[in-house]
Amino acid sequence: MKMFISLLLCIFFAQTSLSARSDINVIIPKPQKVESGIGEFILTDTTRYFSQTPLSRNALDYLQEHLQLNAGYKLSEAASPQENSLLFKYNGELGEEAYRLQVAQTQITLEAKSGAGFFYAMMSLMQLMPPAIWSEERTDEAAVSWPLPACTVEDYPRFRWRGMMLDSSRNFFSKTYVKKFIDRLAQNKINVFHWHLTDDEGWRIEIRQYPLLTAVGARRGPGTELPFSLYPAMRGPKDKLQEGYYTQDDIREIVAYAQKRSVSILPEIDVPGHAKAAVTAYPALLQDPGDKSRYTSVQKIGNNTIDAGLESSYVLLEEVIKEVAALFPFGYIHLGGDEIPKGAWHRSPSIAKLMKREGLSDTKEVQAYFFNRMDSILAKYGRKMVLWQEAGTDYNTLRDETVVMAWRGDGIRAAVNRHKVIMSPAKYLYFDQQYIKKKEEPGHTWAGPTDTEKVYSYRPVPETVTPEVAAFVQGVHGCLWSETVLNEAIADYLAWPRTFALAEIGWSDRTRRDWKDFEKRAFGAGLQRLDSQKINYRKPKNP
Ligand code: TNX
Repeated sequence: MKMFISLLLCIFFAQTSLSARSDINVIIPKPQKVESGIGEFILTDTTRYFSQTPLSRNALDYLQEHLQLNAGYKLSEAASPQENSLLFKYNGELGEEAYRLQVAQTQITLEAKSGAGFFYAMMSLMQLMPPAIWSEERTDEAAVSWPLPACTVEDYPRFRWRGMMLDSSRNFFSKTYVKKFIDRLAQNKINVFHWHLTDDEGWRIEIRQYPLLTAVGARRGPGTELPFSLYPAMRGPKDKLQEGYYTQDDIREIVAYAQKRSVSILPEIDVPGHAKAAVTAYPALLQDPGDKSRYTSVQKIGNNTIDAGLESSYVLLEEVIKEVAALFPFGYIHLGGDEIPKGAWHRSPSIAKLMKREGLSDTKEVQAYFFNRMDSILAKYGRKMVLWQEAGTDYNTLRDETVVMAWRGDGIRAAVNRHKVIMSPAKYLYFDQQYIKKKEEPGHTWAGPTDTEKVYSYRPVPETVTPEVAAFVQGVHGCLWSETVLNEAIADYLAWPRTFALAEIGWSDRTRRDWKDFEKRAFGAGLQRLDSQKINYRKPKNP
C-alpha cells in the first residue's frame, strides 16, 4: 500500500512539474493571433535543431543557454529538417520584427526575416514551456523534458519603439543588475533600454578624455565634493560613501549583451540642467566663474546647469558625444533638456555676451541655441537627438528626425505639431511612483499612485487622432527614476509586474487588449516566470 501511494505521488509530481500548459493563453505581450492545435511536442535531449539562416543565431543561443542551465543539455544540430526538431525558417514576406511560430506534435517551426523576429518567436515559445525554463539556477533535476502545447502564433508589434528607462545616476546599479534588467525587458519584447547615465547625483559613464567626470562626479556622500540630493538623503544611508560608474569595457559588454537580445540602448546624457556632477568635476570649463546666478532645481540642487555661453562647454560635450557614439551603436542619443531651473544663466556674463552676439532675447532662446549646436555635434557623429518634451517642442529649428519624449501627458500635441514623439506620461508610465498610496509603499507620490491596471489602461494614441498625426507617435517608454530606489529589490518591486503592462501597450493592437484577459496572463504565467527568476515583484492583491 505504502509503495502504491508513493508511486501515485511520484506520478503526480512528475506530471505537475512536466505537464504541458493546458491553457495556451499565456504569452505576454498578447500576440496578434494564437490558435491551439492538437496534442503536444515534448522537447528532450534527443530533440535537434535545423536552421536555414544565420539570423536565428541569437534566438537559438538563448534557448541553448537556458536548457544547459535548467536541464543540463543543449540541442544538437540536425543535418536536414527532420521529425522531433526545431526548424528555423527564413520568411521574407513577414514584417521586420514579425514572426510565425508553429508547435506541432512532431516539429516546431519558427519563421521570421530578421534576428529580432526569430528572437521574439523564441520568447513566445519559451513562455509556452514550464516556467522553470526561465530560472537562473537549476531548480529541478528531473526537468529534462519540456512539454509544449500544439499551437500556431502569428505576431508583429504595434510600435517600433518599445522602451524602458533605468536611472543609474540617482542610485547606482551594478553591471550584473543592469544585464538582468535588460534581459527581462527582452523577454517581453521591449526593444529599447533607455539608460539615464548622468544627473545631478552622479556621472556614471567613463569618458577617457575627461576622467574627473567619474573620479569626482561618480562619488557622493562623506568626504566627496558632491552633495546628496534631497530624496536619497531622506531615506538613504547618509553616512556612507556612494559611488559607482561603468567603465567603457563594462558598457561594451552590456551593449553586446543587449544586442544578443534585440535590445538597443539609448544612452542619456542629461544637459544642460541636471548636471551638478559634471559641473562639480569641471567647474572652470562648464560654468562661468563670474556667474552670479543663484538658483535651485525642482529637486533642490543648487547651481546645477552647464553654461551655454562658454565655448569650453561645447568642447567638453563634443568629446563626451564622440566617446558615447563610439560605445553605443544605436542611432539616437538622449540629451535630456528637462527642468532647466528658473534663474539659471540670468547673471552669467558669458550668457549675456552670447545673447548679444546671437540676438537672443531670453533664456528659452539660449536653450534653443544650445540644442541646435548640440544637434549639429550629434549629426557630425551620425546620431539623432532625443530630448525631454520641454526642450524639444518649443522651437522648430531642430532636425525633423529629432524625437521628443513626452512625460507631461499632452504628448499628442507634439505629434499634432509634427514632432516625432515617444509617449512617456508620468501619470501612467513613471514606475518610480507608488502602486497605491500608502506610507509603507516605496516610490514617489507626485504623479501616482499607478497600479498595474492603471498602466494597462493607457492609450498612447487617442481614437480621435488622424492616421497622419498618429504616424508621428513612435512608441512608449516606461521610466524607472531612482531617487527612492535604494537597492535592487526595490527596483524589481517597482518595475514588476507593471512592466508587463508596458510591454503589452507597446506591442499589442488596441483591439487585442483587455484587462481581464491580461490580468489572467500577467498574474498567472507572468508571475510564475518572475518567481522562477527570483524577481522581487510586488504581489498583486488578488493574484
Ligand atoms: C522628473 S520628468 C524628472 C526626473 C525625476 C522624476 C522623479 C523628467 C524629465 N525629470 O529628474 O527623477 O521626475 O519622478
